Amino acid sequence: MQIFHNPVHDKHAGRQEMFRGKLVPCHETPARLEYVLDALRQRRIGDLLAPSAADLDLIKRVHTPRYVDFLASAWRDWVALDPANADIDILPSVWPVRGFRHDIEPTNFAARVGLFSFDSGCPLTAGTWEAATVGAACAIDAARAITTSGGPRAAMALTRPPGHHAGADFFGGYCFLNNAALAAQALREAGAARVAILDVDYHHGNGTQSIFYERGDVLTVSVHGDPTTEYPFFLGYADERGQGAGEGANLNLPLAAGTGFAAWTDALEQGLAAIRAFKADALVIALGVDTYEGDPISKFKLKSADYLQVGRLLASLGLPAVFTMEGGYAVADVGINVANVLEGYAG
Ligand code: SP5
Ligand code: ZN
Repeated sequence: MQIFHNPVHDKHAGRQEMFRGKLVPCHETPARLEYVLDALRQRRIGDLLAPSAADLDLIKRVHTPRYVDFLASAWRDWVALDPANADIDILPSVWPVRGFRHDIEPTNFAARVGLFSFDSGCPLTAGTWEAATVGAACAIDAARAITTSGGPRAAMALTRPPGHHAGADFFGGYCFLNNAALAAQALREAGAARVAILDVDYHHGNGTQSIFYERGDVLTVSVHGDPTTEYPFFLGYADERGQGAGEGANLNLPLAAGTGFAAWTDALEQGLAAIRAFKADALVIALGVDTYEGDPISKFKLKSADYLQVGRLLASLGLPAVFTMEGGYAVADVGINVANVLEGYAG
C-alpha cells in the first residue's frame, strides 16, 4: 500500500483547547502521527511517500473559495492585529447562530473566525494552513494513485490535522480541510462514477456529510457515538438520509456510548451492505481509531486486536480504497491500532 505521509504535519501544533470553561492541553498532537509512522516502519507495512504540491483548484471545488482564502490568510491577519499574537493560538469565541446573517463576512477578525468555525476546542495556529494543505495533497495523491491504471488498489493519506469535521466553509473538531471529501472528489474527477465514504471515527463525520448531502454521486456512511450525548451533537442522527439529488445517499449509524466490538461490527456490516447496494466504484475510509477502549475522549470499547478484524471487514468490499487518518487520542496506542487495520486489510 502506498502511504502518503505529511512531512510538515507538526507545523500544526495547537497549545490549548477550550473545555468546560478552561483551557486544557490539546488532544490532537503531533505525537499521534509519529506513533503511527513508527509502527508502520517497525512492522514494514506500506511504502511511505511524500506528497506532491496541493491542487488548490480541487480544494476550492470542495471548500468555498471564501473559506480557503480565510484559512490561508488567518494567521497573517491575527498577527497583524497585535505582534504579541504570534505566541497565542486563534480560538473561536463568537458564532452566527439561527437568525444571524451568513451572507456577509464582517471585517472584525473574531467575527470572521466565528463565521468559518463551529467550536472553541479547535485552535488555528501559525502552521495550520501549511500542515492542512500538505495533508490535503496527501489525500488527493492517494486518490490519484489508486485510479492510475495498473496502480495499487489501496492507498493512505497519513496526515494531521484530521479532516472529517471540516465542512465546505467551516473548521472545527480539530479539522480544517476535509481530506476524505477531497479524496472522494479526486476519485470522481479521475473517473470513478460512484464513490462511497465510510467514516469509522468515533465522532460523526458532520463535515463530510454536509459537503455531499445534496449529491447522489457520493454515498456517505458514518458509524459513530450517538450525537444525543456525543460530539458533534447537532448532526449525525439516523433520520438524516440526504436531500434532493442526494436523497438516500447518506446513512448514519449512531451507537450508544459504551458500545463494544460485537454491536459495533453489526453496525459496520449495515454500512458495508449500503455501500454494496450503492454499487460504489471506489471507497474512501475515514479512519479514526478513537473507538478504542483506551481513548481519553471517547466511549466505545474496541480492543487493539479488534482492529485487525476491522481491516478484514473493510477489505471484504473488494473496492479500490483510500484511507484518511482521522481521530484517535490514546496516543501511544494509535500506531498499533492503525497498523492493525492496515495489516488486516492487506490480509
Ligand atoms: C477528528 C476528531 O476525532 N475530532 C474530535 C473532536 C472532539 N472535540 C471535543 C473534545 C472534548 C474533549 N473532552 C475532554 C474530556 C476528557 N477529560
Ligand atoms: Zn473522532
